[in-house]
Amino acid sequence: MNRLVIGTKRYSSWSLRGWLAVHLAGLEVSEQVVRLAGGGQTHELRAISPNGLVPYLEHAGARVWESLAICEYCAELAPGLWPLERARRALARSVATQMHGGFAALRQTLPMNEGRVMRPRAEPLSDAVRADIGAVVRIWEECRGAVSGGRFLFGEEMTVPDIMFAPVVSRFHSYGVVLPPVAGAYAEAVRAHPLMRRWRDEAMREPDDWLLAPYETLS
Ligand SMILES: N[C@@H](CCC(=O)N[C@@H](CS)C(=O)NCC(=O)O)C(=O)O
Repeated sequence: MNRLVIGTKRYSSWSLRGWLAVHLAGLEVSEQVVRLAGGGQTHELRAISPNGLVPYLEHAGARVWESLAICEYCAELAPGLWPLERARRALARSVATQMHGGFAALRQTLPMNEGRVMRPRAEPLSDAVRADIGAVVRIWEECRGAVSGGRFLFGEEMTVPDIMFAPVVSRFHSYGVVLPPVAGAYAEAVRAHPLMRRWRDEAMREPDDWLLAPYETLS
């Protein structure tokens, strides 16, 4: 059976990445959404995926975990998920991997919550978070502004770097992060993508008892 296992769409930023990759590649999979318990306490995932985390993909005899590995798998089947030109692909791989492994301060302070709209954190953002935001903006400006020639980081279609940064776009919107023009236009393009709209719609239809107080009460 082909399946993609993901977590609560409202909160699960890594799931969004795996889900985008699978859908952009056109893979036919059934979708299994697991309600996240919060704080890494979703014990049922340990019986599902080898790393005990989502996203997790089973497809045509392959088992894939870690969102970046899922992106790579999808890109083997849909090569347009990476830029075709070598130097552009090198840049794309670098920024995608930088996002996968980095920006911890941003991720911890501004957790994804699709239900939160333009509501800044009450406390001023720390230097570390502001540095992360600045670094993300510079990447978007370099790729979208100088390299792309299109709406997304490497052209007119979403590629793996856009997948990796998609939850950051969501976070910036949720917490009302003010962006300079090129980064702002890029964020709007990502938010307007039909798959991003669909994810948001589906997130908003999740049951009320899937809401997690620590995220909902974050001031
Ligand atoms: N490095 C992993 C991170 C995956 C991850 O942390 N997923 C979270 C959900 S966003 C998870 O499964 N948490 C388990 C839990 O909450 O119990 C990846 O890239 O896929």
